[in-house]
Amino acid sequence: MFIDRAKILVRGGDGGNGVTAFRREKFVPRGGPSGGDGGRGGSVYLESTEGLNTLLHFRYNPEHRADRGRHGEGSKRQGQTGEDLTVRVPVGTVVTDEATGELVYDFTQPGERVKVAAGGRGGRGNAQFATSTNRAPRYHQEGRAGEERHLLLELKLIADVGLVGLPNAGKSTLISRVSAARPKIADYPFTTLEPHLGVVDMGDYKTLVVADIPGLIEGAHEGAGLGDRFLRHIERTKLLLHLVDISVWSKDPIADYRTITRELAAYSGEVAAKPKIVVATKTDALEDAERLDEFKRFCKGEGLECFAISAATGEGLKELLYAVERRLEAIRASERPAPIAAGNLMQSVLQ
Ligand SMILES: Nc1nc2c(ncn2[C@@H]2O[C@H](COP(=O)(O)OP(=O)(O)OP(=O)(O)O)[C@@H](O)[C@H]2O)c(=O)[nH]1
Ligand SMILES: [Mg+2]
Repeated sequence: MFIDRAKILVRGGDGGNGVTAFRREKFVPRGGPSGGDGGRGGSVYLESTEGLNTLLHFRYNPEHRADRGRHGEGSKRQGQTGEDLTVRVPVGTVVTDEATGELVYDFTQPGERVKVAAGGRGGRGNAQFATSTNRAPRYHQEGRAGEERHLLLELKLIADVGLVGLPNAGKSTLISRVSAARPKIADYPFTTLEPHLGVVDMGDYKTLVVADIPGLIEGAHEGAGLGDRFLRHIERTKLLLHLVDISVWSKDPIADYRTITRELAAYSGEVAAKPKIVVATKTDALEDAERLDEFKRFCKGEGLECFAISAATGEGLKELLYAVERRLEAIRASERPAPIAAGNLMQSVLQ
């Protein structure tokens, strides 16, 4: 199981102080106390959203403080309330209080919102303390401090994208170039023995979660090599990247491509039918440009989107990531329930 973790500090805004003041007006001798109360500090809320799928953004931004309340003023004017702060977390985030180990909240639906740090109460101004025996109190209250908590956020990562290909195709190298994941990379087959995930930061709080799994070989569905059991780790991904070594070290890229598609189909029709982008790898070690052209023609003939990259030089990586993001966006849009057309809605209301 892959868990993304982040520790954050949340702090409600301090309450504003009350104030000591007296009415001073023409023709009103010895005006009474008029110090207003301080405003309440803002609170911090966590809110779940579908627009995030990792906790990566908290690494840059671990502290969240709500606005403080303003101090009271004369003429019994209350200080302004501090603004609340809403911090967005992905659906699936489990929040615990670090100090007590207590579960704070388990976000399971989008749009859930919970208060995690209350703002401090505003202090009372001297006007509030006037009594029949003390009509001119010269004291006020300070605002209370906002609540402060250290929270641990945990999220089970679900990969958006799965990498498949023969051993040595360059899967681990690709994930290490585009994410902080540091899998073992070597020039022998089956370097990767266990699946792992990398989180790709696409900027603008957008992230991609990519799963790197051990290479497949001919007969994997019958147990050859490491077998095909690792494919279950990509069963829930939305998109596959099928990596094919195009360099001088591979004999026949098209045959390599077909080997993997056969193994995917033997494992499960559903996995084989997943949306796919083909990635020709190691273009820096390509000797014969015609080889890449031929491979691209083959992909085109099969109706497959194809990108050529070199993880060694970085060539083509950006274009690939953008294409992945575009495809994911399109897949997500097609999964969303279609809005009910106005006509149908009327009909269902009338029925
Ligand atoms: N020249 C060059 N070599 C690359 C490139 N990408 C990967 N390699 C090399 O290819 C070999 C295999 O790379 P890996 O990333 O370990 O391949 P893999 O697909 O993860 O392999 P398995 O884990 O065994 O399935 C390593 O020696 C890498 O250095 C590239 O863009 N250019
Ligand atoms: Mg590997």
